[in-house]
Amino acid sequence: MSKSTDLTPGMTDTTTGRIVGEFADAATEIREAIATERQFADEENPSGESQLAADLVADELLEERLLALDGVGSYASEERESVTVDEGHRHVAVDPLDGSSNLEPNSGMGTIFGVYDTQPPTIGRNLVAAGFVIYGPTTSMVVARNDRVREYIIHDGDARVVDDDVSVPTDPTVYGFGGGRENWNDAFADYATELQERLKLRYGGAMIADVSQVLTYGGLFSYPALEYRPTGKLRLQFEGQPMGYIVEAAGGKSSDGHQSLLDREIDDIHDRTPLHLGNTSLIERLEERYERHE
Ligand code: AFP
Repeated sequence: MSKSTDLTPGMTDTTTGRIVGEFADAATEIREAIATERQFADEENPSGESQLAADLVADELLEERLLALDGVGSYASEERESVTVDEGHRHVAVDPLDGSSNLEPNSGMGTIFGVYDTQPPTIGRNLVAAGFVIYGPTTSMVVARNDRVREYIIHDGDARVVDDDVSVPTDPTVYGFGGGRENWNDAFADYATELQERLKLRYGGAMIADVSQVLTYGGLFSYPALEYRPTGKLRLQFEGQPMGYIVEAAGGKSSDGHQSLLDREIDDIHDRTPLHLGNTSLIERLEERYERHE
């Protein structure tokens, strides 16, 4: 895709537009790394999870590309202990390769990004744009900006709009719940039972693909607080905030069980959070259940 001259909707010639365009441009290289860099690296990420060579390749190429853009003041990554600081008024937080455990079975994988007006760690209300790329049967990118969500197909270096106004369907159809019923607290377990009787299971081990199901068919994706892990598994800065921003811009809601993920306080870029994303009606019912169980 040509750079700033290509004013694909949502990728205008502003710093934020150029950042979004950079993720579209990098998708081809990252997809290539998934095919070739399949071995495990010798290290673990700051969350104590093993790293694939593809994780590190994606992280390094994104840092280089993004910090080369005028106006980008910092780069934060799920794969790095601390933030890389530069000069600029826009700040990027990235999960370079979400769903690393899906590489071997060739299931859904993607990249998640948030663009902030404040350097991380920072709350989700300071997002100015967010998006995710899915390296699936085709390469797609969903971007939320100025209360609008668009979906693009990335092919031959071009980003083509395939949906100019993505919105969560009114009637929920699917659910995807992580963490295992044996680890859920009663509030979530009771609600899950009710929804599992009504909705179809869509859980693939990479939240970008599972949340894409919710954006397409309506429903609820949850990785809740667990008995042994009260803040859940997923990262607030790199997964909860950007995906929450996207789902809320698409007319749905996000929650940590009590409040929007965009309002949840954050101390460290690697803080985790319980995470619920989906139809407003389902999120509101869930929050009522948690309130009743307290
Ligand atoms: P990996 O990137 O380590 O595969 O984890 C993916 C993820 O962070 C998120 O994308 C999934 O929804 C969730 O973890 C899956 O977790 P479980 O493997 O516990 O189901």
